[in-house]
Amino acid sequence: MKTLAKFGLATVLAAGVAMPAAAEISNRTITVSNGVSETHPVADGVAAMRECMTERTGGAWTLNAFWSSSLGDDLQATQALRSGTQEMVITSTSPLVGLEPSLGVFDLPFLFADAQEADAILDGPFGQMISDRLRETGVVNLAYWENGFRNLTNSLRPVTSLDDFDGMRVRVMQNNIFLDTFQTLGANALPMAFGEVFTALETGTIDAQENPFVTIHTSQFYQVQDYVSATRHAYTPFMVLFSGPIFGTYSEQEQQILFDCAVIGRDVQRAVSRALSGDSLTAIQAEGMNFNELETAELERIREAVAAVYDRHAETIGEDVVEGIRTALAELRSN
Ligand code: KDG
Repeated sequence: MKTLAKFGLATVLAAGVAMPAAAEISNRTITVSNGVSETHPVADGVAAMRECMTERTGGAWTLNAFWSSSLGDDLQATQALRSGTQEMVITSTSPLVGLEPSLGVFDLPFLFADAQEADAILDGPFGQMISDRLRETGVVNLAYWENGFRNLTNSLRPVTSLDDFDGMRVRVMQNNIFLDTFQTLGANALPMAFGEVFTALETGTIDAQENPFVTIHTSQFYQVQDYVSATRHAYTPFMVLFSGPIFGTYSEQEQQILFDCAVIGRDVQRAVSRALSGDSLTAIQAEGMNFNELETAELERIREAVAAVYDRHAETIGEDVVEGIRTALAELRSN
């Protein structure tokens, strides 16, 4: 400001000195919530996002994070975004299928073979198509982060075969595709918000739940579960959603900062999630959980048992969407 004061604003402008686009970046406080605990790798992504925002706005933005469903579950927080009363939520896709049915495509059992496939689909044209559809519901998907490959935990027995699911009271996300998948496996599937799972396991209301090793570890499910089986039956993405009404009040420069910083956060969060997965499995075993893998033939039997879920839900998801991901995956796998 000394320069401006000394020469006067008009002089400086006349000299064609580029003025900082200060008018395009306002002071802002951004609230982000999530259902997992602050020890989960989502926190590493948020920290990277916060550092990026501070750098890109010169400290004009503050990012405040709230954990463990303290601002409501995924769907409640997403509704707050749509009404413009909260800026951001990091949520699984699964609880939002009532809002955007095509999100259900990511719940189809055994869809992705590995994380690299998931990244290629989510970060490519297919993922962008899904984000474009979400935009019409009042939220902006800034980036896909990683929840991860889901594995079953329970308090009854090791699950080593299709028959072991029989009658097991398994909590599933509030999503008809997960409900159908576990009912087809012979389980008694019970939809429930993530924030209620620990207590339901602790009180014996349910026998089982399914989540990535990192979530099992950071949500301390090892305290209320005895067995963990490497089913890898689905891969759930996280989405970094921003309120559409609030997004519309941001300048183009600010909107670009949101996208850029969410992508920087994505790369950190995915890296930490994948680096931590093995350590989390070791940690939950050290806490007393009995781990088992399943024979390839048994996993194939389970996969075949739930194959019909694709056809049963194609109409709800969108025949074009299911066909689209099959085509995208076939192209990936042919390379
Ligand atoms: O906010 C994210 C959590 O709700 C996430 O862990 C969802 O995997 C999930 C579950 O099982 O509900």
